[in-house]
Amino acid sequence: MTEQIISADIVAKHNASRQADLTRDYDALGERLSRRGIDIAAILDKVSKFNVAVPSWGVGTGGTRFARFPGQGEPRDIFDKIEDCAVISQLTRATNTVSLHIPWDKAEPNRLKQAASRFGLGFDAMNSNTFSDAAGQKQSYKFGSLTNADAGARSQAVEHNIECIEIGKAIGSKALTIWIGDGSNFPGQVNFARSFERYLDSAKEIYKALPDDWKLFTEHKMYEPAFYSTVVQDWGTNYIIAQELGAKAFCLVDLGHHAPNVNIEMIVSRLIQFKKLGGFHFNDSKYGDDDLDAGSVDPYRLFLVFNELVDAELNGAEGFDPAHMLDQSHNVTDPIESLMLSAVEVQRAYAQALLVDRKGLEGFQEDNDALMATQTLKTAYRTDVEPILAMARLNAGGAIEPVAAYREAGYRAKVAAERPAVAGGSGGIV
Ligand SMILES: [Mn+2]
Repeated sequence: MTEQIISADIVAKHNASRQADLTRDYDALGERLSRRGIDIAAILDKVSKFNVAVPSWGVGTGGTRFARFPGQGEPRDIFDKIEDCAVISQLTRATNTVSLHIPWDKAEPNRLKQAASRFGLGFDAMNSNTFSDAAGQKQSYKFGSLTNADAGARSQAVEHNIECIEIGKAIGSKALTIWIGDGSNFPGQVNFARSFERYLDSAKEIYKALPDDWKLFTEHKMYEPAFYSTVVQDWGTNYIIAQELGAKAFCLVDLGHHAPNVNIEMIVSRLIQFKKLGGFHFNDSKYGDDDLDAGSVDPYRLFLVFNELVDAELNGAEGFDPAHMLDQSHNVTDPIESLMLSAVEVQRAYAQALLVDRKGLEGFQEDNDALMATQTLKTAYRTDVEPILAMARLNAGGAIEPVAAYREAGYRAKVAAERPAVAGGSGGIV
């Protein structure tokens, strides 16, 4: 029996006061969609199966390089983090996996497994950390990890990634995500080709340790912490890596890791077409790697990304199974509330993309009817799918309004009393 952190009575009371309105809204939407030839039950079914992983590092308050303002009742260790993730999952029913970051979340694998399965949670991709120095490590990553000029630092970074695979194997994960901070701050500081050669050599060593049923995700990022050049700076370099490594290697797209105005949905399409899209780190941004809540600034872009994903899903694109993960930093909100809403925003974009009249769109494209083509997307995007999302949560035992239920339950005040404030903690900007 799966344990529930928020009392079932509180959730039941919350839902009881809203269920009649929801049923009316759902039926009305169903009627409107049926006029467009869409079966709401089929959309509900797909939305109900949708899952996005919560990053363990996201449940702590994030920060910037200027300051971090801790919240109340912050998780003290990975076991507190798993409990916070369980709350998100219980109320949204859209986040049944957690993505771990090593060494931040290092613990005895059996304990990790038990802690998660208590709440019906599993583990998504493992994340290695060679962008900061862990206590007691021999070599520093100040001048890079997988591409460091020093062979000792490179092999230490390779070993760390292999250790992440080993921990992942013990807890049921099936993927490793590598993001490195390697690059340079000055022109001339590194030789571009030599750095990338070292990256490929190091990554090949890690790839050799990857089990057959695992995937390796490599994540590109334009800049930061290196500000002049970054070794894995864009999707082109990332695609080369995936090609060089082999069939188990895929590109991970973090929405915040591109220059402003870059057409990310088109990058997604290219990676799908050439079978190298591994998955996503969802978040939103205005200027750079802002790590803002998914869909908070540009929900239409999130929809356009999902438009590509649904197109591939409906076309039965070979081997198409991208991982969905959130990767955000919550500096001014309660991280649990932000993560719940972000999971719902990602799910919303998926639901809206399912409503696109694809046959109609193709016809407008073939007829060069630009106006009607773009209106076809807008029609889907403008549809308020909230009743579908809320019904999916209700049917699965979640809350019709997750944030309201969370506040009614008083979870934050409760853990604030149990978890004394700790200094420091990781910011979580990846
Ligand atoms: Mn990321």
